[in-house]
Amino acid sequence: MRNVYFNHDGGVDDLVSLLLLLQMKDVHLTGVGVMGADSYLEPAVSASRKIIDRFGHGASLDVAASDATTAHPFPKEWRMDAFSVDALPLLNESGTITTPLAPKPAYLDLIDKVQTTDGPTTLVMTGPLSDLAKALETDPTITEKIDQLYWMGGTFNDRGNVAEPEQDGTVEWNAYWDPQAVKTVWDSDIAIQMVGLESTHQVPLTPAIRQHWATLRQHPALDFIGQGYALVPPLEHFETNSTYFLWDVLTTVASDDPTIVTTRDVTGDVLTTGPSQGRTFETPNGRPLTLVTQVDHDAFFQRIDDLAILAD
Ligand code: AGV
Ligand code: CA
Repeated sequence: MRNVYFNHDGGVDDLVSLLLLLQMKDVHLTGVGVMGADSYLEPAVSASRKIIDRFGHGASLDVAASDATTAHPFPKEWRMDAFSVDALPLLNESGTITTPLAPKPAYLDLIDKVQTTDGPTTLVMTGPLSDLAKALETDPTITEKIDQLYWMGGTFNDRGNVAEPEQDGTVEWNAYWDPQAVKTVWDSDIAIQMVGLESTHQVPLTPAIRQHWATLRQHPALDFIGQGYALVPPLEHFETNSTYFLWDVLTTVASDDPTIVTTRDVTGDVLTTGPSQGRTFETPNGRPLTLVTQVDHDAFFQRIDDLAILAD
């Protein structure tokens, strides 16, 4: 069994990632931290607890709430989705929540879980890196017990996915939310596999994929996935800045099944000030990263089905 600690920020694909992690046979999930970044904190924490109750096969886990804040909040329309997921009847049949809220904020929970777990822990992070950065500042020795970080964030393309004033369009959202946290984490010696926009672009949400999930809705987890992704805009005729990709699900599935992706070893750095703050770029003297470059599209979507069906 591999120990995995998951930190996410409450978007639809973050919550689907949690569901899938709970199905992975070789994964021992040791903790879950939730940020109110691409979500609001309360419904994101609540939905996470309910997903563990409903799809966690009796896992005994708690969910820690992050206290991280930002100067660059996500658009409110995106953040609202967490309320809808939290309200889905599929998560509310029992009317009570069993999985407890962890007593400490997410960065301290991360430290506790890593330090008290036997053997190494793999981190999967699908939001901004704020909690890990704060954990590293509080207890730098955690790196000795972290074998790898899988992070959804950044891009080495010229174009990002932030469309906000006072930035230049080169930045990915998770990096933009807390650029200094990216710097702090990249300055540590944790091995990092980065899933940036170059690979997530290959897995847009499309009407065909929605239709495929619709035909499999007799499986509760695929019903949940279909309902969740019904809240967000697919790639229909052309891409807009609201078009949804399977950013976090790709990161999560690739952390468990490396055969669905191709990677390239790069060295990179991040800008922390000015209109490009949060921009990640390749540079010869940068820190080593394993960058995901290609996705086996069909194998990836098949893997989602296979995992989801395990929740029956
Ligand atoms: O930049 C991708 C990150 C992922 O972690 N998030 C969404 C995923 O959870 C931010 C984001 C970028 N574009 C978005 C986002 C959109 N159109 N809707 C919602 N979130
Ligand atoms: Ca996310």
